[in-house]
Amino acid sequence: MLSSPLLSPEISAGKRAVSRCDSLGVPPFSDTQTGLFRAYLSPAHAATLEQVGVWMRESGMSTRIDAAGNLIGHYDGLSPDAPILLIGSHLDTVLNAGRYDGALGVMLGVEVVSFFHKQKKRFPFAIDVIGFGDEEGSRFPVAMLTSRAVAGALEALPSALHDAANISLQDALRENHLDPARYMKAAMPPGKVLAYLEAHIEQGPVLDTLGEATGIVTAIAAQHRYRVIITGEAGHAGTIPMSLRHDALAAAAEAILAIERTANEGPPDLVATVGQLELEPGAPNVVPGCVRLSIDVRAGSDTVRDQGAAQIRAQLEALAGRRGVSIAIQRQHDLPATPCDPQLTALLARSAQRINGSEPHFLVSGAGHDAMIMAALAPVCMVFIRCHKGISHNPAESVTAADAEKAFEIMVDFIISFSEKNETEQES
Ligand code: HGY
Ligand code: MN
Ligand code: MN
Repeated sequence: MLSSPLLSPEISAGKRAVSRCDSLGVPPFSDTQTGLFRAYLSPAHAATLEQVGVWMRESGMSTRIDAAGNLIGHYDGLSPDAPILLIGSHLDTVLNAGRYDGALGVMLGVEVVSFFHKQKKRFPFAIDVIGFGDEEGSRFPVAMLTSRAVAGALEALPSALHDAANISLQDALRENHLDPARYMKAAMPPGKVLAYLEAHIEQGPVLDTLGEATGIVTAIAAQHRYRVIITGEAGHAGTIPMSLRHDALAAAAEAILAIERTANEGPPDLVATVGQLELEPGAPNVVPGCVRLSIDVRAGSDTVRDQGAAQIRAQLEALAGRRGVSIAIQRQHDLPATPCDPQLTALLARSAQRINGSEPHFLVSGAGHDAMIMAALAPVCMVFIRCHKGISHNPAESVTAADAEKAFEIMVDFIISFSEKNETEQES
């Protein structure tokens, strides 16, 4: 366990939050010795839940791990059955990740509660800080699984999910002393959560380009994620004439350029990415017989996303026909564009105005966040923190303690305003 100097009073909340993310960036809080990878239900994830749980309890919260493996810190309200203001983000990461994507939002939530705890300040609502276990979908082929469980947006625990080591989601849960049959118990009761607030690095270059420490999110982009399998015919690299080949990798190469061209030529908010590529058999003297690749398609609206995805599908099927290979395109997840709650966003913007002394910059998030799932349970709002050159999903991801401090102050101001607004509404 890390010692508590990180809790020493002379360190600002922003600096402590950033320092804690840094301390979580290495083993045992990473599954890899070099680079950061913290996979859902992995040993690094378990170690991280234990460490963040210590920091939560030091900050005046009781803690629990819910049926889906999310860590939840609870700061009592004025009455035991008070509703909940939920602050959160995710603790899992992508492969070779940056240290702040997700974790910074959880650490800032802990800082906010620690501030009120030191002030002995209680509200007519409890404050829960949640560290979601699986936002990235970097271990099992599904994303936002644990926020779906909390939001009650899961019909059932998916049954046929395996990781790269062929470990099932069910076995991974059992390894973490969680009962797959109870997974759905992670759902929070509708009406119990008054609002969900997420602080997150922007993961894009807008705030850094504008010289803004923070921004206010108006909506989160729509996204689809696909799994594509191209099956050709493996063959001898020396004997098969080019005209008789069914080369799965050459077909995949043409497909990847078609995907890029479709997004380039589409509306400015349409983006498409091939992030994963595996080929078989992978020998230098064998014509590749099979390729599996991922496609991530996003846009500010469902319509633009869907049009882009349809164009990509049509081009891939056409090129497969020309090349005499078969192609299977399976959608793995479908996240609609999600607007943030206008009233909460206006309140958060006023807090940003007070803290920064200037009108906040509003922006749409191209990155997905748990907030887009939590919108099914409660009104959501998000504050973005500048990250250097917008670099993210990359070890070079960086954020300053001063910018994190600004976000912390905005969150504290927002919670006080939110409480006053609620009290005024109840009196009227
Ligand atoms: O992919 C995303 O937008 C997020 O980082 N999971
Ligand atoms: Mn991410
Ligand atoms: Mn994230």
